[in-house]
Amino acid sequence: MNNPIRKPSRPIGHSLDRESILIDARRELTMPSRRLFGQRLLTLGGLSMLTGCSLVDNDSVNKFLTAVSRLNDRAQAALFDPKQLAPTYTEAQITRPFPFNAFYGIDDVPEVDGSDYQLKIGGLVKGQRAWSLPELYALPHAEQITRHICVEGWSAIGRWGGTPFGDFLRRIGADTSAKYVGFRCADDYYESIDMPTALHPQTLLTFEYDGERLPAKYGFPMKLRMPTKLGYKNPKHIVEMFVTNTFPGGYWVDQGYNWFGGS
Ligand SMILES: Nc1nc2c(c(=O)[nH]1)N[C@H]1C(S)=C(S)[C@@H](COP(=O)(O)O)O[C@H]1N2
Ligand SMILES: [Mo]
Repeated sequence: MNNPIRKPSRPIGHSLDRESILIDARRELTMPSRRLFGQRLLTLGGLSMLTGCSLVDNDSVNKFLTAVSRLNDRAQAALFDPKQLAPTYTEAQITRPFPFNAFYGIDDVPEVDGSDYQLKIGGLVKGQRAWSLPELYALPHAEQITRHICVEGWSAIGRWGGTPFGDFLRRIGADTSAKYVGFRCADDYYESIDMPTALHPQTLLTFEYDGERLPAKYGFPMKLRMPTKLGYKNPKHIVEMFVTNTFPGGYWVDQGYNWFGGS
């Protein structure tokens, strides 16, 4: 993939930071189920006290909004139920064709060579060897038909096949008491997720789409599929994963998107 050109449709920079984080802040303020810190419904003023930010200039407003997003991460993490399942659908409900999306156009999709592909594994993991595709394909198999929700304003139902990610983490001797699992992708995308979501029963490391080998556009050789998270949290073209207690961020998160990204 040469020189990906960012699609103009996706808002970037400060306006995005403000916009997406303000959406988080407003959600925090309006959803009764998300009242933080006891029974009190926080006002924007209350949040500004909690985050220790005065809202006097651009810089402090941006710091404030980032702090609200981090509060929101913690609230979402606290409310996440590791046993609650996302809805599943029937084959007839699958969206055809399933949309492609990335931070570049479809002509720039990376072409990963499967024959010498090795998934690198690092961080707080006992078995740090690399995995070839035939080895990964031989792992226990699971299927799901779930809804993928993209913050750009579309959602679609798709069918993915792969292996339960929590079982894979245990198999490789990952420290499942660590905070994060991070991912690096063949197209310079990167993401990270909280450990409870990594261990969720519907979180799959997928190698197939709709019964076929995962095509390049949907993330060959693998996509981490989490129906409990928004689209941008689901990394495609994964080449490396690592377990860590140091916050790894993510491609969109580092541009202002909320990190937890629950759906
Ligand atoms: N490697 C990589 N993974 C990615 C992205 C990307 O640009 N690169 N885009 C994310 C976003 S925003 C969405 S909506 C989904 C799109 O997945 P799809 O092409 O299978 O619909 O992939 C996510 N994972
Ligand atoms: Mo997305």
